[in-house]
Amino acid sequence: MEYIQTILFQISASRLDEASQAAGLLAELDEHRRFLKGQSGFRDIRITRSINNEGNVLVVLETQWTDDTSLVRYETAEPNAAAIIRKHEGLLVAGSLQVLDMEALRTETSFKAEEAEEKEHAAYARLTLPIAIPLGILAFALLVIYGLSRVYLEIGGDGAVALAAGMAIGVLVVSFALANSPKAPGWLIGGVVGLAALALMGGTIWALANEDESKAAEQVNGGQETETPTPGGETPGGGTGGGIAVTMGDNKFDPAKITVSAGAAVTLNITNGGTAIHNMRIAGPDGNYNTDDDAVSDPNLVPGGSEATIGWTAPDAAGEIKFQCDFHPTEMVGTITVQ
Ligand SMILES: [Cu+2]
Repeated sequence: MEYIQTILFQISASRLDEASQAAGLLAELDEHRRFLKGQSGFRDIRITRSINNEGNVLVVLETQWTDDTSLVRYETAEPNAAAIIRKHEGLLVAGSLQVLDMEALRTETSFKAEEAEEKEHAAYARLTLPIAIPLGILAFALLVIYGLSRVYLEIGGDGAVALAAGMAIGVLVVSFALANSPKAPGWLIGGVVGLAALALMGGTIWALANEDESKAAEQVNGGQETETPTPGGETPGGGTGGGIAVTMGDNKFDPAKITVSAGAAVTLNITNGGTAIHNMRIAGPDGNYNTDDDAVSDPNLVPGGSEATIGWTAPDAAGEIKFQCDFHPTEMVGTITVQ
């Protein structure tokens, strides 16, 4: 804020020349300017006079100060403008001297500060939307691509197709409704988008959590299988073992009948030539699935085009041992003849 001392006085027409001469009142006030420039808080001085060629001349002297303390300090010590004018009292119209302390309500500098703030605000508003909207759309698109792919993978098969179709219809219906109500308030559109984003995020988190669980379960299964001791053990006289190639198709084993010598250690080299996920589980000598003497393909799940192995030792006694694919246990079965 700005503080101003305003001094008003009138010089009578007949004394104007005297006031204007060298070392006169006006010259002394000019000189006072040098003193003012050394004062702390001093800003500016302005001396104006009324424009009239006849009659008394009104003179206005203003000194501007940055704060009221500086103004008061100036007023209460000498030299100051009011004291200088009083020394030349004879030149003045009697009773015309007035000294006023004023406070600026509005100044160009204060307007400038406000305008700069407004401009800054406008620039902020101008920049935010053009940056925020594309970023938001990009984030949403990435969420759709990443999140939906996770969800579809986790659901798999017909469920994913049904979900995709349902969502496509949902998007069409909502878009149709919004396009047909041009007066739809912003919060409604924002709410629909927000809900969609929330549902997507929820689905993504659900899919990621499920994926981790099934991975963990798979690892546990794998671990158990490798720890399971192979029953029987190698018998020196037990015929040739080695590798036996088995191809899995949709949904069958080829060959479905395998013959091995009693006590032979064999490795089944399994290839999934089909497109569906399969596996191979050998029931073992007890003839039952999901018991301790089972041998299961490693890895347990064999996607289409992948390979797996089973290290297995045939029992010493001759007999028939069955095997199956856990995913297609009715059609995808076979037997190992031990002789
Ligand atoms: Cu199968």
